[in-house]
Amino acid sequence: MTDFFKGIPPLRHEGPKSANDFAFRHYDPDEMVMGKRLEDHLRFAVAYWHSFAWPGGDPFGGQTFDRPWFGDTMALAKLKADVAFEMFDILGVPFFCFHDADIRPEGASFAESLRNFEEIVDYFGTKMETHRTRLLWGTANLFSHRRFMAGAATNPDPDVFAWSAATVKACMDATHKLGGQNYVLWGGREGYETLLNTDLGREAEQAGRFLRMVVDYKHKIGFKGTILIEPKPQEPSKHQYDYDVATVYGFLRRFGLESEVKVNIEQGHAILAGHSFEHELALAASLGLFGSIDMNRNDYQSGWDTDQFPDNVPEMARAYYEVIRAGGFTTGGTNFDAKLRRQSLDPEDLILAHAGAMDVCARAFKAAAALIVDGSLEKARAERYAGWDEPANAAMLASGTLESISARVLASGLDPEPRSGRQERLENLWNRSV
Ligand code: XUL
Ligand code: CO
Repeated sequence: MTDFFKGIPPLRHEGPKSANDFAFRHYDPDEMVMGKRLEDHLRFAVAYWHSFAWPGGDPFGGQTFDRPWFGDTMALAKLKADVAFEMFDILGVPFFCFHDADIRPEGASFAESLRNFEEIVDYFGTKMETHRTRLLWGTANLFSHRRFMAGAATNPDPDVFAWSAATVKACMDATHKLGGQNYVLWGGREGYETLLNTDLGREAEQAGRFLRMVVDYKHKIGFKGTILIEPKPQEPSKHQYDYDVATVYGFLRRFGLESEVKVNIEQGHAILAGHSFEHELALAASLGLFGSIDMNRNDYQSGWDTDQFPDNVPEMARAYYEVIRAGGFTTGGTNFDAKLRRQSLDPEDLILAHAGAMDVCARAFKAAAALIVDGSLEKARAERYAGWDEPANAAMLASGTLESISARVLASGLDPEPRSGRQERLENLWNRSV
């Protein structure tokens, strides 16, 4: 045991009236909702990078956090892992996620970085024998080091493409070894700053080829998890190629990979793309691409990716409603890709940030589930489209032509009667529950 979280006991569910900060009010992992334990619905994950690797910097100032594991040695990387698993135990989270660069010191060469990485992966493996937290997903950091400043797979320099491919191989091997349930590709700097120096057609071909290699390697090593792309419209690049779910779908279709890859949708990224989170979720579900979520918000005033812990129950309920309609998570889960504010210095801030986020997620999920069970919204939706159940209309859609439909309109003298969309009525119904 380290003494980092000294005195903070494992969090328990004490109900909404509890006055204890270090308790859950709404998240009871064993509560049965729609026939399944809440823990198995929500599948919470802690993001290693924000909680244990991020020093608290912003564009105007550097490190604010003073963590005993900061530094570049293997001993410190192991101390970081010890503290991380202690936090997972306190929170009772079933999953965590990491990038290679979060967990190991960078070596002087690719080979040395790989040795460092593999040693910490084995250290994780040993820890996972005595702790219950599992790996939701692994991923590669192909964006922080200066070698990636012009992208990874889409870099004009073939040597960077090669370095990136070798890094992804190592991260997929590690994810597979640790029993990870997904492998994520967020296109960190896969995009451009200016078209004056960019051949975007060529870069898309490189990205397609790279993703094909990832999918081939998944099958080669027998990795049973899901490959996920995480869309984002901009930041760090002015234009990111994986702009949103629709763009990713077009890319996957172009390279014949739409049945191999799904999406990890982040709330903040959806808003940056000018969508709502629920739009991205519903679209992914309709395209058969829904995989997992990063449940972290931005600030609506600032317009950049502030990666804050979620706090808006009504908005989150809209998102979980779509998750449930999509059939819920299979390999995916609710990852908190969220960091503390840089003034939140204390070890207990890390615990309370996650505890609060788990509570608001549980509350939102239960409200959404209650609306699904009640069925009124889905009934209203079905009624709105009921005309399509009539055989003549189903046939029109299946095999009508403009001529046959025109003849039908002329013969029947039909004249469409507008019907209310009943939006406010449905909003009232929603607001009575959430
Ligand atoms: C960046 C982001 C990443 C991915 C993993 O905006 O969301 O942390 O989730 O690389
Ligand atoms: Co993310």
